[in-house]
Amino acid sequence: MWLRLRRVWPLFRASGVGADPGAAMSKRKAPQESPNAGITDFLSELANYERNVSRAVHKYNAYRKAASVISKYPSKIKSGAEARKLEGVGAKIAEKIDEFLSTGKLRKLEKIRQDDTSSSINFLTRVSGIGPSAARKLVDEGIKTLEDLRKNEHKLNHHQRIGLKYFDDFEKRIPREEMLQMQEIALEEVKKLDSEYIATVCGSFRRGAESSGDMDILLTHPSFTSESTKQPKLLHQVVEQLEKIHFVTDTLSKGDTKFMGVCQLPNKEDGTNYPYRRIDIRLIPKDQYYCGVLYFTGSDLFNKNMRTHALEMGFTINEYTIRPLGVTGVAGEPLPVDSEKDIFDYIQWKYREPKERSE
Ligand code: DCT
Ligand code: MG
Repeated sequence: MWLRLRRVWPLFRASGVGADPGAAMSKRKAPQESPNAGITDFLSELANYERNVSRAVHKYNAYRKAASVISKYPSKIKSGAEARKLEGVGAKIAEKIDEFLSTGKLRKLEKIRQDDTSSSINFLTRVSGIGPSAARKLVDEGIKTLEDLRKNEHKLNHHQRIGLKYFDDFEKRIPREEMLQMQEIALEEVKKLDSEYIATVCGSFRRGAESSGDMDILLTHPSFTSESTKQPKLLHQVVEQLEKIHFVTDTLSKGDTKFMGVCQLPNKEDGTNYPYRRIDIRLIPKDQYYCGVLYFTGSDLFNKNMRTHALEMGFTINEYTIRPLGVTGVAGEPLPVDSEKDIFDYIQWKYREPKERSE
């Protein structure tokens, strides 16, 4: 899901494992071994700071891009100059790498970590529903900790209250094994309601990730197209059914085409509970389904690269459609799409399996 702002983990990482900059949009990142984990960690932490505190999205993207390219570099980087040869690593980042390599730390980061306002804003954005601007507002009012939030629940909206309630659980990544069980339950209920439904679990799960931050389900039905009338019932009856079997436990928001909520697997055999998990379900018109599946499978970096390539080939892609660009740069009518591969074909890109879409 992407309405909640993605955040990076390192500032508050419990363990010393290397961060995964490829997943730096996520607040809960899968660990990744890399000879340059120290560098990619500090770049992710800076990216996080730029997004949540400075609200400098370009700097955020620059740090993420550098972290991503360095994470793929197979050998241990010995100087800023060496890193600078990589695309996306400029002079300023190279300088920081030199400082980090020679002193083992970064003054800029030390300062940020010591700054109470910055670290509080960063912390509050980890609550689902609290974005950078809400976080800053709260911090300005002196609300900085979970305890402060609990005492000031009246200042939170419904989503944020649920985010607070399940704060610990939402921080946990979901092992693939659990994602498989969740998928089985959700898809089975969908099919039971109407065998014509098409549903796909997207996100990192579809890319084969060993753990995911949340579950993103896309849903369509042949009777629902962008030409037909709205059919919110197609979404709502699925949500109601999942509530009925006590899989969906809470609603963060529910519209005609998008449900954001909370779910939980039934208790384990030994009686212990599974954590509560974030789940999003989106109802998409059939003709837009595969653009949606492509987009919500991601990764976000892969999407960016694919959109860039599409533009070079004279197409514009978004989560709904692919459209040709005219000579004046105006987008034409949506092209017919019946599979993800159709989209790759239009832009003359070799098809990539979801597993190969980390960027
Ligand atoms: N997405 C995107 N651009 C964004 C945010 C999201 O293209 N700024 C797309 C790509 C992934 C998909 O939406 C789902 O988003 P997330 O759940 O945030 O990402 P994920 O890859 O599933 O990672 P996670 O395991 O943390 O859920
Ligand atoms: Mg996800």
